[in-house]
Amino acid sequence: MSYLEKEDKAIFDLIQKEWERQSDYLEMIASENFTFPAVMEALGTVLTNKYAEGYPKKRYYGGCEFVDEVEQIAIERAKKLFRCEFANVQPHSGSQANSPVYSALIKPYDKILGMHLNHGGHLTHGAKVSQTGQIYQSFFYGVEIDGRINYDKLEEYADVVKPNILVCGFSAYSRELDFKRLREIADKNKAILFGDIAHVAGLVAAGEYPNPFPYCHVVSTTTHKTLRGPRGGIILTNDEEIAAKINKAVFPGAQGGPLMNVIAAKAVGFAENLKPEWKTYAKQVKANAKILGQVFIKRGYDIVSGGTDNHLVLMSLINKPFSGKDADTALESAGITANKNMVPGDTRSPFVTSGLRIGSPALTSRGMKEKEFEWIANKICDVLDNIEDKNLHAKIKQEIKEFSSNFRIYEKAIF
Ligand code: DSN
Repeated sequence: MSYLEKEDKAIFDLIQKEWERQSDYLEMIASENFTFPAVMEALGTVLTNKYAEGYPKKRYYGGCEFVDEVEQIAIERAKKLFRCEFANVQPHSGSQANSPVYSALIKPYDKILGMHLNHGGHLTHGAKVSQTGQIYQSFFYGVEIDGRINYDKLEEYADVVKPNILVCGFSAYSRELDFKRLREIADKNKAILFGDIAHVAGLVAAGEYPNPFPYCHVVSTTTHKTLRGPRGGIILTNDEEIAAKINKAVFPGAQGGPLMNVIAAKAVGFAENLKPEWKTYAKQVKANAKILGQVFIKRGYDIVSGGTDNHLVLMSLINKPFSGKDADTALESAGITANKNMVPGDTRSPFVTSGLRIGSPALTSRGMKEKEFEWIANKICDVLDNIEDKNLHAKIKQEIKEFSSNFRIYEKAIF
């Protein structure tokens, strides 16, 4: 019997249930993944006990000789993975990576120009409900009716706004970014180009999505989405002056003690990303997402931008009699987890939406390939075509449970 089972049965039981849910359902939230068992082992270690405010060899506490080495390994691996000069591996999350980027490089009331949340951007790219839209003056660009960024229009708008930081990156955009053009737009306005590659970092690491370097001055990412590591964030740059400012902005500016167990787990995850097999995984993630888009279109569902170049597909339900929320709820009752999402031109609220965001990373980690994704895409369409038919949803849920049992990823819940 594990310590957890003995000491806290309530939490133990809930963890078991969550493990069963993750095994029985089809996890298609584009920002989720199944991390490696070795990453989970690193998370559950004595490193969680250690305070290590500061940076390797410059700590405010004694006893840091081993965690110093751990953090240095994580830094070196991150630099190698993204082919850059400096890495800060301490941010606790993606939002906590983005916030010090702004505070390091601009002042309150300075201007940031980012992608609008409704067009695929992220809260921390200046949304008014986020601190980033309250501390700074935020302006937004979006996508055209074809679902793509129009760089000429973006340039015209940037010339008017004259942002201090131009933010590129997204939570729901399925095309490649033109980092070179973005840098030209930033340079014209003497702006810093900040790339938030949280969604595509795993593809970037594999060379399966354009690298933001050398174009971006600074780059952030989470480590748990396509990268498949532990939950957390990192910040990267090639500029020594920016790196020094970022380090101060992360600690002591935004955070106290780094989570050393998570930093160790980040290092373990990066080691997986550096293996040759990682490229095979990243290629499969893209191939699987492509199949989803193709089947949806064949079955009469609109896809924003008409397809995908990365790990996600954004289905537009603007022309359908049901919302993103309805779709999300119906799919959940059929054993498929995706999420409602705003789409360009959406007139519904963010709690309802007219879109559905569907991603391939997690199921690809479970070993599913094109054949399985085609089957799943058709099941998704069966549910949506019969959105009110609860009996059908229950029947599909059972089929999915049986199908899923052939692709179990973890033999246990606790590592
Ligand atoms: N919550 C993440 C996502 O789902 O894309 C972004 O932070």
